[in-house]
Amino acid sequence: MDSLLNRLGISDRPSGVYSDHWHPQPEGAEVESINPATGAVIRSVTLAGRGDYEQILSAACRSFQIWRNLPAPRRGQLIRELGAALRLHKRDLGMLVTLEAGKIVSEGQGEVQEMIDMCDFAVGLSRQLYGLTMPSERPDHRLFEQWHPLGPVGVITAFNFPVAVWAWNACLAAVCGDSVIWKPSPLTPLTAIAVQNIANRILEPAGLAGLFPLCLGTGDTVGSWLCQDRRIPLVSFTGSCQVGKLVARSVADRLGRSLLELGGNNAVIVTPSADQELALRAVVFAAVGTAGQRCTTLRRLIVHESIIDPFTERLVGVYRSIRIGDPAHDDTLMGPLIRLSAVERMLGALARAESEGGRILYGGRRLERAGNFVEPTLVRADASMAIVREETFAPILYLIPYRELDEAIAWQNDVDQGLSSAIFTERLREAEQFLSARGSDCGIANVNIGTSGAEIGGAFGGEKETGGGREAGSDAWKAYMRRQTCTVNFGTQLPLAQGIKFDLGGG
Ligand code: UN1
Repeated sequence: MDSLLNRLGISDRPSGVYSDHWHPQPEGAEVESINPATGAVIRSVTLAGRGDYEQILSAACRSFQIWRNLPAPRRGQLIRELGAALRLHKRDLGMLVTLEAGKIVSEGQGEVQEMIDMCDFAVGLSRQLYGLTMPSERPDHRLFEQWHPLGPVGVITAFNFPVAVWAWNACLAAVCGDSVIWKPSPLTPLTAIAVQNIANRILEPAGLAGLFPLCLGTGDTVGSWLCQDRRIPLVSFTGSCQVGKLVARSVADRLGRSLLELGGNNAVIVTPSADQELALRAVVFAAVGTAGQRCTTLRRLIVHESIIDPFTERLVGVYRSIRIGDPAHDDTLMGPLIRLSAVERMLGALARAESEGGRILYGGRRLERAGNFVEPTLVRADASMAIVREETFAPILYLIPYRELDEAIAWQNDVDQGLSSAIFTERLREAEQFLSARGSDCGIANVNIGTSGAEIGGAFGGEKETGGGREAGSDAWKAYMRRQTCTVNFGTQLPLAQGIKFDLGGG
């Protein structure tokens, strides 16, 4: 472990603050980075205090002034170099994600791959920040829009995607001409420090040390400073709906912009025509992957009543075979929950499910060993149960029988969140109904694949209490820029729009 940390530039007592240099003694509290698979402290990290924060803001504002003047394709070159550096460190950084966030090896590696994909995407994008040209209604006038850099962007990320979500935001923001202040989760400080070290190898020689500052801190301190800070036109927040509402209010109070990627209560519908083998594999990855701690995790499985019993039986069989344990072992499929309170919350949700009439079909217990390990759990439920409508960030899957597809779609939509959804069917009509305007109300709607594991090429995010933000691919970049509509008169007359006459008379 020590040699891994060494290779990633993490010292015995790492600082959690980088403005345009590492702050050797930040003013904030200390937090412990704990390996969730063992409970052992990996390192203690010092958080930012207000003085550190002010230095960070100055560095981010300074670097924005320089960065915004570089042509976007040149900005893209820097992100290309970042992608190359991440390729070199993929194995190590992915292993650190495993160590600190408890993700299994292949998911830890996958997260770094997601960063690399984002870099590639952003490099291409740096030549495609298109504005539109519209026909003007006036003679000898040109009407068009253009996109300008926005300013320093605040990025607040969660423990469950400790590095990829930074890359979603930072890669786009950077090619758009913004600097990025990062407040990672205090549960995963070391992965953030490692990313900072990798980025610094590119930024410092280019004279751009303040472009991606790191500001480790809690929500009450750094989180709320970022939200209230008028120098930051955009705050991107990934986390719970509850905290997201506070962020939205606080940023809106100063009429700033927020980009929210909050909770999900994602469902899969399995119809009688479904390829059940396919559905089974997709369901297990979506429900058990990352130990149920993705915002896209499958939480509700709505299965046609004619097949729910045999399908459940097969599912229980697969759940029995899931290898739970040290996430660093190559054959482990499910690692630990991030902390003890998550285990307690899971057990609490299961007790409530039972009291509301749910029946635990498999799992339901904490494992008797060090670390925050639980069994992945299947609960037979029905759509009327209140707990089913809540997002518990743990591997609980509620199985709900349905009779009519309309009813299944209505249940799928009948939750506060609207992130991800899927249907398994071999019938075109069912698939298209699910994707139609009267179908899924989520930001993501899939056919014959699960709810999690989206590619970066599409816009990622969801509706309702998921917050409405879109990150990563497609035109998500527009959130990181300001739009300017321009009209140029190249004639000698001054015709007014809407045909308005404003005749000043003879003079
Ligand atoms: C999250 O859990 O915050 O689609 C993001 C997925 C991942 C992203 C999840 N690519 O599951």
